[in-house]
Amino acid sequence: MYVGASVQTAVKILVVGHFGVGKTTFVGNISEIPPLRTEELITQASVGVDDLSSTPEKTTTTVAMDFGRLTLSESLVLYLFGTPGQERFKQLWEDLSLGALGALVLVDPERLDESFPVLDLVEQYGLPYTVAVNRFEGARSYSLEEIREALNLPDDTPVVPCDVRDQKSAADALITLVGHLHSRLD
Ligand SMILES: Nc1nc2c(ncn2[C@@H]2O[C@H](COP(=O)(O)OP(=O)(O)OP(=O)(O)O)[C@@H](O)[C@H]2O)c(=O)[nH]1
Ligand SMILES: [Mg+2]
Repeated sequence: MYVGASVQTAVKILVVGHFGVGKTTFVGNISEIPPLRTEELITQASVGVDDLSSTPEKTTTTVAMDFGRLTLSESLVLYLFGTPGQERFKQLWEDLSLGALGALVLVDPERLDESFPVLDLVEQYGLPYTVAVNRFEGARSYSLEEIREALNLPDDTPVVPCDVRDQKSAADALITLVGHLHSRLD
């Protein structure tokens, strides 16, 4: 009803990552429909709980999900579901991961340690994934190989650079993920 008649396949993809890595920005920039957001203001109650040192301008956080849509080809449409970043919301993954074929894991090279609980969840739910490295300005330039090693990723897991604010870069990361999902079917 909402997508072109030639669309034969709809794929549910999760966009995941730790607090403030850029999930909402990613889904909002890439979605061809106005994204559904569940942002709430960050208040004093989060002092000492949510670390804003890397993103001092951040004023809101996702409390349920982001939702967007991207038609990748005439026959393929992606439905994108962004998760909240904090561990306290991880029970939402149970529902959000239902029917998902794969996950795009956003990581910030300066905060790799925060990505481990996220990678654990993705693996717990058995989701194939691609790692997209969102570099903030001023970050040291680790190579993708160094990041792969630091995160202890399997050899066949793709690692790609990604600027979540740039539509083409975000689309390229999703295309890599879809290619990875496809190669696992062969
Ligand atoms: N300077 C810079 N800012 C970025 C970059 N990527 C994201 N941001 C900013 O960093 C913040 C990230 O915010 P969100 O997109 O809300 O991150 P999120 O992962 O959805 O956060 P939670 O849902 O709260 O976990 C926003 O203020 C973005 O504009 C980047 O590459 N460079
Ligand atoms: Mg968010």
